[in-house]
This record gives sequence, C-alpha cells and structure tokens, in this order.
Amino acid sequence: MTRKVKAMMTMNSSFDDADLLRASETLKAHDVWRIFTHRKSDGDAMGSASALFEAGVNLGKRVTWCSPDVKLPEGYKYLAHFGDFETVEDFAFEDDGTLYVFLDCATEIRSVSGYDVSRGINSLNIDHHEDNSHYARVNCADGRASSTCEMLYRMFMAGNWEITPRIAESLYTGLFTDTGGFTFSNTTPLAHDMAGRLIALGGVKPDKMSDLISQNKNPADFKVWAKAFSRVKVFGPGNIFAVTVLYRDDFVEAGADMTGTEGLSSMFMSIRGIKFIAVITEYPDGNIRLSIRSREGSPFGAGEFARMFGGGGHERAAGCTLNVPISEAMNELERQIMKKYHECGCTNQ
Ligand SMILES: [Mn+2]
Repeated sequence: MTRKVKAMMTMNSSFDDADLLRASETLKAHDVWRIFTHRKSDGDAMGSASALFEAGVNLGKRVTWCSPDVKLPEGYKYLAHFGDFETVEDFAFEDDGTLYVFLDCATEIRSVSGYDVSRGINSLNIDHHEDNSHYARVNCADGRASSTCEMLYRMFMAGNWEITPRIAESLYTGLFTDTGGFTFSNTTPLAHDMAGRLIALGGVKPDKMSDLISQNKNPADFKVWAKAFSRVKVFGPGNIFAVTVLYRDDFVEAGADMTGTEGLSSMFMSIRGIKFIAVITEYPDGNIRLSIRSREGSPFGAGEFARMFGGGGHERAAGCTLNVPISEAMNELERQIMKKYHECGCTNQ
C-alpha cells in the first residue's frame, strides 16, 4: 500500500453525522449545481445523480450532470434524469458561484479532468468509498454506507428534503445495485430500513425495480458474458481464486458496447468455493481493466489487491488497470494473485 493511499484512508475516518447537514446546507445555498459522476457509470453513480438532479429541479435550481463516459448503459433509461446526462472529458471549472458536486467518486480523478480545489471553487463530495480522499471544499463521505444513494437519502432526511416517487426510484436503484440486490455484506439494517421507507413513500415497487435493474440485459451482452464464462480459470488453495478475460474483439463480434458488463464479475461468485474473482477486460484504447470481487474467507480483499496496482474501490468490490499485453494478462494475474497469497502469509477459510 502506498503512503498516499494510507493517508487517504486515515482522512476518511473523520465522518460525522453533522457532515450530512453541512452537505444539505451547501446545496441549498447554491442556485447552480453541476454534478459529476465517475467514469464507467454504475447504478449507484447514475441513481445518485438522477436523484439529486430531481431534488434540485424541485427546489428551482439549475442543474447539469456529466462524466467522461461516452454513453450510459441503456438499461438505466428509466431513471428520471438519464436523458439529461452529458459527456464531458475535460471541464473548465470557474469560480462563478456554481456548486460542483461529485457523487460516488473516491477521488476527483475518477471523473472529468480539470478539477483543482485550490482554485477557490465551491465543491462538494458525497461518497461512500472507504478510501475517499476528501478532495472537495465540503466533504460528506462515510465508508460505512452501502452506497452513495444511501448517503443522499440520509442527507435528504437530515435536511428535511422532500423525497418524491421519482427521487425514491433513483435512490433505490443505487441501493439495490451496490448491495448486489441486498446480498452483499454492506446490506446493513439501515440499508433495509431505507428500502422499506422508499417503498412506503409510494414510488418504489420492488418487483418492478428488480425487473428494470436485473432483467434487462440485451442479447449481445449475453454473448459477451458467455465468452467470459467459457474462459474462467479456477485455481489456488482450495480453488478459491478465479480469473477470466474479455478481449475487445468479443465486443465487436457480439455487436455489444462496453457498458454491458455491469454485474458480470459478481456472477462468478456463484461458483462453489470462490472467494476472489478478477475479470480482465481489454478496452478499445488498449487499456486493460480489472474488475475484482471478494468475499469473507478470501486471504485479501478486492480493494487491497486493486490498490497494489494503483486502483481502488471497496473491500469487496474494486478495480484497477494492469499494464501488460492482453495476451499475457491472465497468466500474469494468476501469478500476482499467488504471489500476494504467499507474501501475505495468510491462509484462507
Ligand atoms: Mn457506489
């Protein structure tokens, strides 16, 4: 672990419930909000952006939302503000009274480039990553929260915001996806309490939401998933590790885009005995990204492993970039996993 990452993790321990009220007041005090979410949008990033966008519109604010993603996953178009998303790679931040709001971003570099807090701009960071680096003027980051949507929900409750059905649907989306449909270890009593209240508010129908979120893959994505399944390699002591790979040609041949792999890495957890899985994906620009999942009983966590390669994320779900030719990626990854296993002197189970 690098010194920088250690420092970032220490900073996060400072969350206080008063931070929710500070975030709420900061938002209410500004009339123009620009929301940023991280690249490779997931349900929590899009759900939280859509929820906050709607809440802002209801308060008469001028709201915009962007990230470097060229395209959002189509399955989420039911979100109230899916259509308001803009692609922005490089953003010119100005000290003009706009409030810049980062959602679900552990660090500012997860979103657009050009951000620099020292330039006196007003910025707010609402997040739930354990390694959040507190990069904004106002920071509201609790590593114990299940999702950024949960952080927003708690902020709305603390600040007496109205949670309309459209907001409830968006919030439920991030809560559902980041807890793996209420199956991951971050499914706390509060997560269930939040779900219950969102249902009680009238906007959320759990069966409909489950269909919208989980039962909406397009056939081309399935062909890509099939390639990943067919290449999986299980290894290590007690066969607790698994790796697989997706080449860019897999997406071309299937007619799929890169947005359809959300949820894929978690699927490998249904192999009996698996504690740790890494899915290698080759992007059109040649970059090789790892999507990593771990569960209790793994000798090391997903986040810990990702940070060895300059990546980040949560203890159980994380990602990083691997700098090797794709042809060597599977072997190299297996080697790194076994090396880490032996180095840490740890045993599984
Ligand atoms: Mn999240």
